[in-house]
Amino acid sequence: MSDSGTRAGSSKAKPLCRALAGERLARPPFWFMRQAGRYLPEYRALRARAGGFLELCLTPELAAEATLQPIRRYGMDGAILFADILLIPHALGQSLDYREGNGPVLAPVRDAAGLAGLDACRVEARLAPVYETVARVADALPGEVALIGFAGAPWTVATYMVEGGGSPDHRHAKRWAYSDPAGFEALMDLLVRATIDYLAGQVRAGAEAVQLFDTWAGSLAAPEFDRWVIRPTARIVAGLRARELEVPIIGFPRGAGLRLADYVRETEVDALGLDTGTPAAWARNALADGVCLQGNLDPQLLVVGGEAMLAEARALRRRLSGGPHIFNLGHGIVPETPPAHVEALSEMLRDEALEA
Ligand code: 1CP
Repeated sequence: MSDSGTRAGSSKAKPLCRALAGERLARPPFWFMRQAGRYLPEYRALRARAGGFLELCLTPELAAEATLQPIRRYGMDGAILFADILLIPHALGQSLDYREGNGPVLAPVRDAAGLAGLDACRVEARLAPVYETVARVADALPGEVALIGFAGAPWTVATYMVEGGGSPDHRHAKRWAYSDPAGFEALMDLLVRATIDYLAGQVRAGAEAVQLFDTWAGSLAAPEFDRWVIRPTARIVAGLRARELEVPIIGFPRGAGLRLADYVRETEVDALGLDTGTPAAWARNALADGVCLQGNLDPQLLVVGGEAMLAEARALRRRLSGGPHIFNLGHGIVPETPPAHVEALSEMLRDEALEA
């Protein structure tokens, strides 16, 4: 059951969509980054059934089930599509392998020759299973729950493509960007265009909001932050709006710190995901009036649980209570998190309203 179809208009009544539209709600809506995944036993069983992680992401029936698992358990206000930010490199033809425990491994792309080996023509066909997942979830979600699509922001996706996986300092990506900005720009341009198409496809399939994960935004120096975080994000926001897709866009430029105000103003995102290190009260005061803030409980508090977790969650809601707020974590749920702690936090967030 859902208010689905093309979902135009129908989303507006959902608490998460109301917060994204700038409304301050007495009970702030909530969801958690990485709310699906290895901390859930039913996810581990599903992943074993799928064989590999890519198979799980690209089999709509299984990916839809992974998306719905945390909603059934906890009743969040938002379901985030189960997929991964590296599906775009995969769709561009870059070899990608997820090794158990070690994260993703890609064949690095570091120059024009590597870039020439990518094929933008097959992207839409290769991402079609994701759109089918979105459509399935949209049809299955309870009426009050909003469906959130997502993509990696170009800089973060580029770091994985250039390094060949996760890395502590993104040295090859940075050195390419410094030594051959035009060459690196060609990679970023490819990613901007693919990301607009990808998010547009998710929205057409039923996503009611989208989040851009820029996990490694904080590793860039100021001029590079402008060029490789703000500018590509602004292009994606403008690209989606030019297609007249009325979808709120949540930016999550992790580690952006003092650049958050520039990021919000210049990208024109509708909502800002705050990372764990950003003081919530500062963000409420310093950032553009009316922007919806999302965040930012430390995911380690969810591992600890109990009063420590609940007291800080209540305090955080108060700190952000002066404007629209979507309760979330400052980064993703970690695999060691006890599901019972997620239940206790969800219960508090569902049952307690803010004091007037
Ligand atoms: O089952 C497994 O073993 C794979 C673990 C896993 C999962 C559950 C990966 C591999 N990706 C995902 C799902 C995922 N990834 C989601 C699903 C929806 C949800 O939030 O519940 C989302 C939104 C992502 C986004 C993602 N993937 C990001 C951005 C957010 C973040 O955590 O900073 C990043 C950086 C990735 C890359 C990636 N994919 C997987 C891993 C382990 C990593 C991180 C690699 C690294 O940098 O070391």
